[in-house]
Amino acid sequence: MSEQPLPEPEKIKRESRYLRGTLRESVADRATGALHDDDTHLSKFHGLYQQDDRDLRNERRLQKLEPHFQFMLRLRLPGGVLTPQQWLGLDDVADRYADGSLRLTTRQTFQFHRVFKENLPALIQAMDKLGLDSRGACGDVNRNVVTSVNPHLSRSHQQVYDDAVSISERLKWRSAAYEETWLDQAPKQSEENEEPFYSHLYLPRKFKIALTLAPHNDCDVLANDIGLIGIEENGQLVGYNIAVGGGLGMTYGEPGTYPRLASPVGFVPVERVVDACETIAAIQRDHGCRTDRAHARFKYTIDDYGLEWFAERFAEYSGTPLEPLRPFELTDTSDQFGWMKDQQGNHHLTLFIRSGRVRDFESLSLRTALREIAQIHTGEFRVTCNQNLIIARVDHQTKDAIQRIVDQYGLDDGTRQTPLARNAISCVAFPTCGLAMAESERYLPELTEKLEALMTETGIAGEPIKLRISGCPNGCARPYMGEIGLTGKAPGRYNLYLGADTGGQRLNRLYRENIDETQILDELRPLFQRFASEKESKESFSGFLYRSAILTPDEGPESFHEPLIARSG
Ligand code: SRM
Ligand code: SF4
Repeated sequence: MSEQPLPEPEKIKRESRYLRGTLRESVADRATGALHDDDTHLSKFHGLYQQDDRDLRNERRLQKLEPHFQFMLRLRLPGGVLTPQQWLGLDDVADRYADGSLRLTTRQTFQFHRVFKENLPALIQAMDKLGLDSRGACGDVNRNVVTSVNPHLSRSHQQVYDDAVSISERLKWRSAAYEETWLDQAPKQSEENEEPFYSHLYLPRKFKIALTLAPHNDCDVLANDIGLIGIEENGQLVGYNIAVGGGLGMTYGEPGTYPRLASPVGFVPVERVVDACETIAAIQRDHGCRTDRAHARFKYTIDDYGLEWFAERFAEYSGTPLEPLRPFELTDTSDQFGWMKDQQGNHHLTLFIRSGRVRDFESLSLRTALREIAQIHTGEFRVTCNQNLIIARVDHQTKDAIQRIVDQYGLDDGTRQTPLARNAISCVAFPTCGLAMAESERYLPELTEKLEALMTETGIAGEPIKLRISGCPNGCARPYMGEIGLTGKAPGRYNLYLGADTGGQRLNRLYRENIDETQILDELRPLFQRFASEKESKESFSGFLYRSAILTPDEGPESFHEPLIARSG
């Protein structure tokens, strides 16, 4: 049997001398705003995506100009934590090197958009001075490790956060390519053994890890290649249930690609969790598909070989089998807005940030207000996986001053929007995302308004329905985990998905394909009307859709492959 050829990105990373390639030369080349082709793959490992302004594409083509090349830089920020000084630093460089905005992402970190090639080294050096980096924020490695917790709320929360940071450090790529390319470090004499874990192969595809402390699930833990569900016994964190093989991306018309929730497989005590993640990443490194990138995520390795095979490999690689799952429950994927107080008497304020976009809007000077908060704040900032922001560890004296800024600028502590609006998530999409098929972030305000009007008309105003919208089926806003999910098909047209639960344990189902806004509202109207008249007390919209058999587990023109979640307890 002849061997299948490797896809280009796989060859490029293998031959890149541990991610160096010709990135330095590409960045220095002033003849174009782009990188050399091969380097566009490598730049992702350094946290950079080459993009072009899609609003200007046609105009520039007509003018026979090259696309308006620019870059998106994403930070590695395990657990989404940064100091007020770091916030002020990011705020400063947003003007100097990017488009004047900071974008909080669904994986708890920051993106800068519209960075031109000549500004890349200065931006990354500025990050370095702030103690921040973008190593492995993208690329075929472990990505930003996310957690859904605030360490100040309890010792268990602190432990979960510490574990997230340790996992991120353990699985960070290590070659000096980052320092040599961006920080002017002299080339190493020898590049031998620069990547003891990844080797020159790295991983077959991106790899994502999330940690949560049951029953909270504001990081959508089961959407990850590894989902770690912290288990407390007698008020103490004893370890984690491990779930494997989550991932949401799919391609329309290719049923071999599908969103999948991670399957809980076993338990590890706290002291083994970092090793366990390395073991699982090693299994994917050695067995993941390298010949077809559309089949290369860990979810397909798990489905190709099965959970039993996985458990055997885990025991073989680590020398110790997984322990049986502990009982757990996941209840809610939302953020808790407003002020809360921890056991030490510190205060924490969760603010709603629509689509995670921090800039000064006409009607809201959000960036200015947050800068003023950073100037007086002595605790930290925490980005949530729902693209919101926690002003964390505020002492009693500063609380009043922060509240004054919140009031003065009209920041939203969760009280200024409807529950629909404050729970909604959208991905970036146009104009920067090269894969967008329809609007998402720019469309969300209008869509929300129309849905709110429909909810008022049908008598369900104020229901906390979870809306997620992505500009394409890749699912960056985790649309398949929304009670209402929309994925872009073409400008102004979306697939409509319904019925994910509110705890992040059931994917939604395709309900209607390729419909426009009027059709979306027309499809939802009778469902909202029935929900208004038949809803049982405290029932969610998605719960109602299943109870009333509007949706059944096999419903839909194309049903997702959905593994049974082993729910114990
Ligand atoms: Fe994503 C690709 C934005 C979270 C699944 N994602 C992209 C790119 C880089 C487009 C590209 O490849 O050219 C987008 C950049 C847009 C832009 O202009 O900024 C992009 N993804 C985002 C962010 C910024 C969405 C947001 O609005 O917050 C999120 C950044 C996360 C981070 O900080 O690391 C983001 N992406 C996700 C998530 C959600 C999650 O991880 O919880 C998913 C679904 C989970 C998963 O990975 O399966 C996700 N993004 C994808 C995929 C599909 C992967 C797949 O397995 O098929 C792609 C395309 C790809 O990798 O080929 C993609
Ligand atoms: Fe781009 Fe699609 Fe991700 Fe949205 S879901 S940011 S359109 S890749």
